[in-house]
Amino acid sequence: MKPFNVFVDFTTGELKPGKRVVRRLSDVRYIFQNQEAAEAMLREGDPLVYEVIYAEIPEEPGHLAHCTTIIYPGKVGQEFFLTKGHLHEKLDTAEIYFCLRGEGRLIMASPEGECEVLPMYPGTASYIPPFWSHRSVNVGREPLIFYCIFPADAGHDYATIEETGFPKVVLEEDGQVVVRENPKWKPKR
Ligand code: M6P
Ligand code: ZN
Repeated sequence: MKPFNVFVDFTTGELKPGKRVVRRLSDVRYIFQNQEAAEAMLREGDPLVYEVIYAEIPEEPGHLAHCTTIIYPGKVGQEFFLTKGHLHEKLDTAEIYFCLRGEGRLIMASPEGECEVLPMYPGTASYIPPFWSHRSVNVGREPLIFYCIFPADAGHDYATIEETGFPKVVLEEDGQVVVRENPKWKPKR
């Protein structure tokens, strides 16, 4: 394989050439706290929640995967649009998120149940240590766009998060962005 460039558009999040994954509300409805609000929204349509565009890199040790993520502005009930969130299948692998546009929060949880919520805004480079699960949230009125780099053989484990959720949720209350304990969080035993 030879060295190569991809081009990242900071305004749209487009990464070229790349492989796009599209997540609509119907694909990710289970991630939201308020299931009734999600079903009610789905009766009106099926909005785009987020897209990920991956550079074409072999999923092999030694390589670095990289991608952009675009989370659209929106809410389900009081909860802002967010990603499914995952652990790496290879748990001892880290990741970096570099924010290009918009305003967000990065929710991370350690295996011990510690939780950190970092702000994301253009210029923040957030370090996700090995073993920490991660999910990002768009708390603004424009698309949240960020660029990520991680070991290409890390893999995505969604099943664990589907079972446990995250310790915290990011909501809008009285026009403010607030971080609350997640009443549905199930710590892993
Ligand atoms: C970031 C990276 C990707 C991830 C994407 C969406 O861009 O962490 O690996 O796929 O966010 O998050 P998720 O896979 O949890 O839906
Ligand atoms: Zn990751």
